[in-house]
Amino acid sequence: MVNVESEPHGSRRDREIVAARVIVTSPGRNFVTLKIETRSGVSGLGDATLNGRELAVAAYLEQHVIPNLIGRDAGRIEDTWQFLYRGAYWRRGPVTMTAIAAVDVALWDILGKMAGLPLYQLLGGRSRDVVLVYGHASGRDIEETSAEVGRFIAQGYRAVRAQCAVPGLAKSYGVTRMKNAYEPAESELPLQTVWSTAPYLEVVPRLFERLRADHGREVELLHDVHHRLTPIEAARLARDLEPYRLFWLEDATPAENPDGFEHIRRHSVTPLAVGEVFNSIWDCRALLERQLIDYIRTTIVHGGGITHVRRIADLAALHGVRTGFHGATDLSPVTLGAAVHFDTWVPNFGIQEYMRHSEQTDAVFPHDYTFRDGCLHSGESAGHGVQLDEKLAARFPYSPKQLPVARLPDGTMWDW
Ligand code: EZ4
Ligand code: CO
Repeated sequence: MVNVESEPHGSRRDREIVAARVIVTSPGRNFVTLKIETRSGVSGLGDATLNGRELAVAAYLEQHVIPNLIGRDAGRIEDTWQFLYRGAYWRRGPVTMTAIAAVDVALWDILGKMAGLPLYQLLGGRSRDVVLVYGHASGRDIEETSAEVGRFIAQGYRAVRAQCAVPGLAKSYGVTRMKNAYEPAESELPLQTVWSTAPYLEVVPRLFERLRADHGREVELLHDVHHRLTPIEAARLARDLEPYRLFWLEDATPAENPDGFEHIRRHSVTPLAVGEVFNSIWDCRALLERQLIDYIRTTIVHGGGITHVRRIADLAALHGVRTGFHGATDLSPVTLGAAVHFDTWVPNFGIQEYMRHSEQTDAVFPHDYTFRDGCLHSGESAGHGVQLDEKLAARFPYSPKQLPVARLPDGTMWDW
C-alpha cells in the first residue's frame, strides 16, 4: 500500500487546488494569466492570451473552468486535461484550447515547484545545450531591411526573419519602426490595410538576393507570408526563393486545406513552416502525415498546453518534421518560459521564434530565461521559471485592441 501522506512530492491534501484566478494586465499590450494555488501554498502560472480576443478566454476560464478546478488534485495533469477537453463536449477551437493550455501549464509549473525541478527535467531532461532562436528584422525598403538584419547579426543572432514593406502599400505585415519587436494589435477597432500580391511577389526575391549579397550564406534567413498567397502563388514564391536557401517560408498559404501545400511541394524545395493559428493535433495531422511541411509552429498557449503539444511534436517526429514554435510578443513571457523548457527537451527541435518583450512586460513578468549568443537558456529554477508581479500588473488595466484586417485594392476582404 502506498502511503499518500508520505509521497515526496506532497500529499493529496497538499496538492489540492484551493483557488484559481485570472489576471488581465496590459503592460504595453494585453496579457491574460491564470494563477492556480494549492493548499500547501505552492502556486503555478499559465498564459491564456489570445491576441485580440482576450476576454473570451478570461470569461471561459472564470465562468466555465475555474469552478471545476477547485478541490482537484493539482498532480493529476493528464486527467485534468482530458476532463477539460472531453468533458466540455464542444471540442477544440482557439478559445477552449487556450483556456486548457493555461490550466495545463500552471499545473506543470506547480509540479516542477513541488518536485524542485525545472520543467525541462520533468519532460525527460535536456536534449541540447542551447535553444536556437530567430529575431525579427524589417524595414521600409530593401536597404533598410538589410541594415536591420545586420543589426541583429551584430547582436549575436544566428537566424533572422526579414520582412520589408511592399512598394505602393501603406502598411505591410511585419514592418515596424520599433526596435526588435512588431506589435500589430494597435487599435480598438481593426486597422484597415491593403494587400496586393503582384508587387509583393516581385519585391521578396529581390530582398533575399540582397540579404545574401550583404550578409553571406551562414546566417539563417526566414520569411513570413502571413497567409496572403494562393497555393500556386505560394509555389512560385517558394521556387523563386530557392537560390537564397531560406531556413523556412512561413504560412505561405492558408492551411485550413492541406491540399494547397501539395502545390507548393510539387514546385519547390524551400522548407515550409505552418501552424501558429492551429490549436490541436487534428489541425496538424494531414500536413504532418503527408510530409507537406518541415516545421510545425503550434505552440503551447494556443495548442492545449504542454500535455497536448508534446503529442503534436511526437507525431511530427515520426514524419521528419521539427518544431519552430510561434513566439511573437502577444505570447506572454509565461509561454516563452514554458516553450524554452520544452525546446530544451524536445528531440525534434528546429528553432524558436523570439521577439523581445518590452521592458514594461518583462518587469511585470520576471523570468529566469536569458538570451545569449543567438540562443535562449531556460535557467534552472523549478517549474517554468516565470513569475507575475501582481501589484505592478494591477497598474496596467486592460485596453481593448484588435488585429488589423486586409482587403485587396478593389475592396475584397482578404487574409491578414
Ligand atoms: O501575426 O502573433 O510569426 N509571427 C506572426 C505574428 C502574428 C501575431 C498574431 O497575434 O505571424 O506576428
Ligand atoms: Co507567423
